[in-house]
Amino acid sequence: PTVRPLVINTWPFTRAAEAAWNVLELGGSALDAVEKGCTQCEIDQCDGSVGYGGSPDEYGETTLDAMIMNGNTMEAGAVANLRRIKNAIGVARAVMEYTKHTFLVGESASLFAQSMGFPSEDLTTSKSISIYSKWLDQNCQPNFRKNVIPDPLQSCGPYKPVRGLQVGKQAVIQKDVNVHHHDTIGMIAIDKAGNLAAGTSTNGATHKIPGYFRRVGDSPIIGAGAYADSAAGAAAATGDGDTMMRFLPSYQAVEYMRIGIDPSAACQKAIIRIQKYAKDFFGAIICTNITGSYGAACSKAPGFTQFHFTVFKPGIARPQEEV
Ligand code: SD4
Repeated sequence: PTVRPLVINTWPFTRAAEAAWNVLELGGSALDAVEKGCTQCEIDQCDGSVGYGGSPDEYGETTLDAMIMNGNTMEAGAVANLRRIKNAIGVARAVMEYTKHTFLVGESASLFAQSMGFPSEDLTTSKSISIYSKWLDQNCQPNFRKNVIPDPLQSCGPYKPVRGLQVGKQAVIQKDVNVHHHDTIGMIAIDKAGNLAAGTSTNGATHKIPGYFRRVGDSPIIGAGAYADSAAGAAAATGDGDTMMRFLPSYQAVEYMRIGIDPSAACQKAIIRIQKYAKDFFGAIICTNITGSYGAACSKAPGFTQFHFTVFKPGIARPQEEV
């Protein structure tokens, strides 16, 4: 039996699911639903890791990453390190619909957004300032701390090699990567007409705790953060983006569903592929196939044995949390 419409999102972000469901129930498109749902999380600052006022970077600034994908046309739009604009997924959609491009980054993404009428606002809050000052005190050289106006030529380093090719304060940061810092909304939806869409929105979350430069995670990368193909399925991921982006887990899960693998197994297999190389990585993925059969899987890293996600489907009055 086909379940339609349907919306699933990462973490217990039920207000996001509700916002998306309201669109779907009225016959709106999966694409509109995903944009609406993720926008709700940006407004709510879900868990401090979606939207403004979270995860300040090395200069104390919050920047946003988002993507959206139309599984009907295989068009997608994405932004990374978007500055001063709160509605990151809205800008991602504008990139898809108003440009020939797919992915805009940094200041140029912000200028594009402004030219499209998105308001330019300060993304800093008292909370992000306090996270930032604490981090400065604990980690940075006094010289860097004295810079009231951030100097991009200076960084808080020196950094030490951590593992493999990666450098940075990762050794410090990784302690914060766990289930208590839920982050990144990833959302997948099927509308009444059977179209699929997927999207993500994040401020980079705990992994971009200050000291991690303006790194970009997996969330805005098509096939990593999310993927949708109305002929196969949709998936979205959350977790340690620096690891996950190397495996395109959302794309991989959709491809598993395309060859008939059931959604739970598809999610699981995508996770297992990563674990072969990164045993203790922290991450999870949600999947639906085109009939609305859905599933999820998580990496079961230490301290992360259960993954909570949210489902809204026909026959229930409010979004339900599943594990
Ligand atoms: C990132 N994947 O930027 C995001 C963060 C996240 O659970 O989802 N954390 O790496």
